Amino acid sequence: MLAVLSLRLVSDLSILLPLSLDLEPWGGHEVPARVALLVSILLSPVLVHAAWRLGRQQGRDRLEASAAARLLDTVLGTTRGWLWAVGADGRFTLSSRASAELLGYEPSQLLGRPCSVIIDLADLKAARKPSPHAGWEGLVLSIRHRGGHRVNVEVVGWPRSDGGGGRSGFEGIARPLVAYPAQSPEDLEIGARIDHLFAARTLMTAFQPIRDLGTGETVGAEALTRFVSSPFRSPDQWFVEADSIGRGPDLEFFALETALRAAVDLPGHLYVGVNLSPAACLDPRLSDIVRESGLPPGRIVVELTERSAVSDYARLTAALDPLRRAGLRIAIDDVGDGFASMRHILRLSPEVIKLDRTIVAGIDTNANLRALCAAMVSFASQIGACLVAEGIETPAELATVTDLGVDAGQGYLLGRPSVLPADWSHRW
Ligand code: G
Ligand code: MN
Repeated sequence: MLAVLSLRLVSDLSILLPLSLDLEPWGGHEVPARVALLVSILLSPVLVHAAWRLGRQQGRDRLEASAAARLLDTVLGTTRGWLWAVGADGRFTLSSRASAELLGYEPSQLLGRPCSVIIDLADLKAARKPSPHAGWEGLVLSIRHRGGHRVNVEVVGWPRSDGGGGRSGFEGIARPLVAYPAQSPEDLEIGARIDHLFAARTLMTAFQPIRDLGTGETVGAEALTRFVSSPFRSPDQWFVEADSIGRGPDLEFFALETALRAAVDLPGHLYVGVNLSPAACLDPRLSDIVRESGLPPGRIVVELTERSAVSDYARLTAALDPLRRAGLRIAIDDVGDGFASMRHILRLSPEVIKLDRTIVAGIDTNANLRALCAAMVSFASQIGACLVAEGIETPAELATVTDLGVDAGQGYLLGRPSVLPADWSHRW
């Protein structure tokens, strides 16, 4: 190959050289043919070298091309972006390997098939453009996975020209849309506030007494977290905000640890009610915190609010089971304030039911509230649970719930929440 090339170059140059040297072409009368031959022979090493370099360059180009092809193949094979092309008839003419993961189809299963296998015309019409004037760049589309579910992708595409000024279909790349947790300025601010709370420990536990309505004795105390912050934020606000950035259980456990540490100073015969969400109850950190608190599980009542929905009761029951067998009790909190509480009660068989203050406030003057309270007294006694009336503020409310047979009560009338350890030992 090299030899052929060099021979060709030699012969081509043997025609060109005389021209450039301003000589007569070969065969002229004045220049002897010998001179031309001599020049050719003298130049041939140079020409052979040039030919060799040319050949080497071509070889390098080929190597580079095949390396690039291999690299491209690797990129196409490993990228999560799916390269595709459809012909003018809307049938796939190209599909990279990413279709397998993205759509559940091997490339060969898509080639030749209409694109309607994976996309509905209606979805195509509903595709969101980043701006009304945008073309196909960054179109957000819902496409159909082979398994039936929907996949949201961002598509960048362009028309394919047929070489003669017309269109011969489309080609482009589709990437799965990954839902990254939003980090809005508000979220960052909440995060910073919670970080500061953890570092400075600017929260404390107040305890509010729970009294037996028959004897008037204090039987337990509910731990209520109080946040020292300026501007003021209610405990509910703190927990809702923490939850909104996925740090709800972190804050709950921080509050729980603080509460259990403070509860060590309470008189030993009192139980301690702690508020937890179902999500926190499912968290394995709970049993460690209870174990490390030094309080016997028999003195702890976990108050589960009815406000948050429980999606999997079997999991919740299983998660709480070891702690309950160790003596920990469950209370359903705020009962009567919504619709979920009955389901909570039926599924969790709590030891304690806490009647929300919306049922207790004004109960002395409202026959409907009294009927509901009486029904709850009967229900609680039939399932063997202790019924606690929350938010008792007036002597008339206290008298009414006591008459109706409610077991225990809590509220400003019976004792305000207090953060002072001295209060816990003197008053109770
Ligand atoms: O949801 P839960 O019952 O855990 O809420 C207890 C909250 O109710 C605490 O913030 C506590 O300060 C408040 N609280 C306690 N007793 C009373 C009361 O008698 N009246 C009112 N309005 N709030 C009370
Ligand atoms: Mn509570």
